[in-house]
Amino acid sequence: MKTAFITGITGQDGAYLAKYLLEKGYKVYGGFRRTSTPNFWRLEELNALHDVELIELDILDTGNMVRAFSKYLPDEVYNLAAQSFVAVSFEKPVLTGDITAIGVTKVLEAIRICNPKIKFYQASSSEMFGKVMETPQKETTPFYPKSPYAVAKLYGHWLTIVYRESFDIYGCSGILFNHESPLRGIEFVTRKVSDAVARIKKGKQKFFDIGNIDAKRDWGFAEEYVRGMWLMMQQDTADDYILATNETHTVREFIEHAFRYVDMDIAWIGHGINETAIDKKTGKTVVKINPKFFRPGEVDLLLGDYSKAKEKLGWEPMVRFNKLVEMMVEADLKRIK
Ligand code: GDR
Repeated sequence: MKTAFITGITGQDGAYLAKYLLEKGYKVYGGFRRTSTPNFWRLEELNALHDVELIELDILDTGNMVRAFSKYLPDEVYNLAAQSFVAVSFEKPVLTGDITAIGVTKVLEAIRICNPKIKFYQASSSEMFGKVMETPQKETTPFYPKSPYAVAKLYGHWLTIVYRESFDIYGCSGILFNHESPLRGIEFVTRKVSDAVARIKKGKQKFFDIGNIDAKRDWGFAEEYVRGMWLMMQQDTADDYILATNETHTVREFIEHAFRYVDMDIAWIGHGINETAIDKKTGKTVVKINPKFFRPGEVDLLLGDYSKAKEKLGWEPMVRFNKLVEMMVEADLKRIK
């Protein structure tokens, strides 16, 4: 039986990965940060809460991790812990750097001290491409980060390569494009929209505020992406791979399809920050632009070429944009009593 240690077990990917590894017969330890009210609803929803061993862990504390890895002897460590919200990183750049960049050094140091044979997965991000240098983005596309978050992720990405080349540690990075699911946090745009549309449909809410609706993202289904993470860890040599769908859509399209799914036809009126969406049937406003949600630095377009993952790992996404939107809205409709 293999043993895996997942940092960031309370997040969307942590929960799906735990479930996936449990199904593969792994012993799974899940690291979570101490808070007054720990948040295990995702593991609970996937029916995995009682099969994962939860370990209080802080990736800012190297000693804490050295003790954990010495005690639980993982074969594989998946580093999914991060301050993962791009918008927050503009307000908390130091904290973001500490957790999302320096935190990676601490996890890698703990591995180097305890057992350099432990395999390491780093959650890298398409945000590193930022102001994109070519489209679609490939593993070889130069990076141009546009936020403190993206800079921090770039640090973790390169550090993983440095530990691989300098200390012979099996360190791989998954450059994951946006990946969503019904377990996505409400602060991210997809879940914010699916939740609000479901509430509007059920008469619990009248409208919602949104930021830049013309941003384009390559959105896939998180459950499929965790399989890609595992595949990256099973190769003869460690490498970096893009996981994406090779399709890009605007936030606007996401909103339109979410409403369409609940049989509401919307029309956009006005321009810029005065643009709104109305329900064509009632004429009522259902979406308003709010400058509060604009970012000081925006990533306009992401589109990932996953052909390396397809060729070398045999990985390919099945769930495409429309189905993803529908799955998320459906789950939120069910959540509303
Ligand atoms: P992103 O995801 O920044 O791409 O990073 P997010 O869903 O937050 O934003 C996507 C795009 O939507 C625009 N947007 C809004 N975003 C939010 N959150 N709220 C709004 O109201 C809103 N209105 C418009 C944003 O400006 C942006 O262009 C995600 C995170 O999961 C990262 O951790 C991960 O690394 C990358 O995906 C891949």
